[in-house]
Amino acid sequence: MKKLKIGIVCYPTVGGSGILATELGISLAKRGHEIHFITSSMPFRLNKRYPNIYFHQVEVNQYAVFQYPPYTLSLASKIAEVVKNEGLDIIHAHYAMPHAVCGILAKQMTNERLKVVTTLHGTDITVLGSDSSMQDMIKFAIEKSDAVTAVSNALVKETYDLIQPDKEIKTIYNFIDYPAPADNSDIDLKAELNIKEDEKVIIHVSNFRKVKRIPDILHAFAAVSKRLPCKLVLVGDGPEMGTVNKQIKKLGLRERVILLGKQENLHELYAISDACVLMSEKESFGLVLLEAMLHGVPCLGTNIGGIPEVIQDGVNGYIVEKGDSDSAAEKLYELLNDDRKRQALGENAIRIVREHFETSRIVDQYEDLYASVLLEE
Ligand code: GMT
Repeated sequence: MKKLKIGIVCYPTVGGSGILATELGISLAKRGHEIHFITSSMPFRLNKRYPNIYFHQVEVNQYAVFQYPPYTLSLASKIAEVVKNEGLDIIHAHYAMPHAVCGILAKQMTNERLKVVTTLHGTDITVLGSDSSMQDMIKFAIEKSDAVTAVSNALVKETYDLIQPDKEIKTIYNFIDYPAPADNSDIDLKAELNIKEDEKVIIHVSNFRKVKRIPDILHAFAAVSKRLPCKLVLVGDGPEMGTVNKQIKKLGLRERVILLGKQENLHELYAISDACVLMSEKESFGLVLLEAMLHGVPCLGTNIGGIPEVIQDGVNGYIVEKGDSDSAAEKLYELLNDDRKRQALGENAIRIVREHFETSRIVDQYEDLYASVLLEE
């Protein structure tokens, strides 16, 4: 395919959409495309220099005349500046609001031939889309984009239900590099975390927002830990940390729950885990599930959003209804107590990653989409 100049606009801080946008940029750059990240700070996964990748920082100045710093306007002007200076073919905006809106504005300011591709990640639809004052703006962003993707079929459906845009939305799943990176560390992580050899490890990774329903995980874990030796490793931080701490104390789980806060290299944590849990009430995909599955870790998730498109019930993990901690406890016990079953589900998890979510398979789909929008005139 012709080598393209692509601008990527995303939230650069920790979060599934930022990770996905950065990994997509890195993969496209490896294929020879020229990638320009236009973001408020360096995306955290761009922690080394890559050929074909450039970073343009959006500066937001605080003027006395403005009550609020005009981030989105600064972003739109920065996109327009990069489009003009670098001759970009495409802006790939991750989030309809505000990034696609800024991309569309930049297109109007510069070059009508510029194409805007938008990827919906969930939070922009499930949170903002429920706010009636924002719905028309999201609809505008979707309809004025040249192509729109969503990270699961569930998110496509939810977007049509909530926003009713007159636009095709194509599912392109999230992806991960296969196989998992080799574990070269000689540290005994289990011993370091004070986890005994015979204790099973359950892991949960999130931004500790209310939608992740961590108390449900704690209730399920409390029941499992009465039946077999195990530890719960919680990775991440966020607004629910206070509630989580109170709940841990109330359930008498202090000795059994390991709170690690935000971590960057999760591979070694998945490598010591026996199950991964995500009991969210909203979740368009659940990138952490792929990370766990890559390491052969079976997953337990709720029957919500895109989770059942990643976890096939009884094949690579289990699905329970939202809020059903009792069933979650039962399924986790079944999984942790049966080594052969856990191993079989873990092998299926790796196979499913390789067959459905492997980087090159998904990046091909994005390249095909770029080619198709550039053909349309
Ligand atoms: O709440 C989060 O998990 C962060 C959020 C984001 O915008 O970064 O994640 C969303 O995008 C991820 C990447 O596509 C998905 O894997 C997450 O499921 C999605 N989060 C929600 O839908 C709540």
